[in-house]
Amino acid sequence: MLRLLPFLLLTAVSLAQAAGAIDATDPWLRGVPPGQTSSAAYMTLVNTSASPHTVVEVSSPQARAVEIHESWQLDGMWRMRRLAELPVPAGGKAVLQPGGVHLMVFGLEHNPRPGEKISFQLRLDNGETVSVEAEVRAPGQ
Ligand SMILES: [Cu+2]
Repeated sequence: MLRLLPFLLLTAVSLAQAAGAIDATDPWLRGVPPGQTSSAAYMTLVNTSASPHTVVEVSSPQARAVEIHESWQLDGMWRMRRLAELPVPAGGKAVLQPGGVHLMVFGLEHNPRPGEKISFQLRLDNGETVSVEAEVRAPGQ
């Protein structure tokens, strides 16, 4: 076990240097009618680094829970499942968009007004956190 220590320390240092490797562009949250407390958020995650990164957990101070979901159509029916994590390839991107991968937001603390910003914290597998401010769009957009 002790033999592993130098390797682990080295890994920690190289991961620290990769801070800021992920940028979120165009983040937005779909507005919902009053009384509905769940919604979905979309964005493009761009990995500007030479290493792959993975989003392992998402939270928001303005919601009870946030999950990574994927939806798809099968026999004309929309289906949705939870993803344990979301990989963003080195030098690549992960696109979260309607009809595909999205952040499922549960228990919004109030009805979000169009133009308002909802904060998200995306935790990466290296411990880094990416802060995202998603702008609320009107329901139905
Ligand atoms: Cu969902």
